[in-house]
Amino acid sequence: MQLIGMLDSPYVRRVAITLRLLDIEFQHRPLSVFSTYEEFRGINPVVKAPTLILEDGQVLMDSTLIIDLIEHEAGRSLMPGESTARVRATRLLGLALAAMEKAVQRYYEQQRPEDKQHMPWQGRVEEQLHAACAALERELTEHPLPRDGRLDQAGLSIAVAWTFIQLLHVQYMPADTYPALHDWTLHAESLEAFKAFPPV
Ligand SMILES: N[C@@H](CCC(=O)N[C@@H](CS)C(=O)NCC(=O)O)C(=O)O
Repeated sequence: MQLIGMLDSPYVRRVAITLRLLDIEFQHRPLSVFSTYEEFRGINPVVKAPTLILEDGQVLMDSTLIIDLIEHEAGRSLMPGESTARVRATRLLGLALAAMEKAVQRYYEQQRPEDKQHMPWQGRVEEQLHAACAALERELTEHPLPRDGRLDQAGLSIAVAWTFIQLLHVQYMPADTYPALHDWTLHAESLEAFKAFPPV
């Protein structure tokens, strides 16, 4: 099984860390959707990271779908089994994925030539990004995530999202804007599975 994509993508990184935590062997090929576009396109014409190549050559994409399939095949999951905990994890995961999406969108907007940038749209995206982070901050303050080794998909993806945001958007989202989010991320980033896949 091959995971295609750079670890500076939060989506690729969440898949890599999930595979590691589930003890599933894979080969990582850090191709870029930009600098190695043609090589990536040869594997997946849609050029989306992450892309996963299965042993039989079938090509999958979308981090959530990939994780869902892998967990199904493995018969184990980073989502809680108990109903109340699962609803909360699903809610937090939705916020983390929205934060990733808005952070990526905001970055792509910045890549346009200056005269083509639409400030009202950028402002809207930024507001959505802040809304997702503020909701996560509230959640982590009111009900802190456990730090006893029971890392679930929500906790994992929240940390991956915040690290990504700090790498790309620190100038208008410094670490102290969301201290609980930052503190949780420092904890998660100290874990072996996170350190094995640094967001380079
Ligand atoms: N919902 C998708 C989003 C994946 C995504 O947008 N990845 C970015 C890299 S961070 C990408 O492929 N960008 C290239 C493009 O969209 O053209 C997932 O969860 O995998």
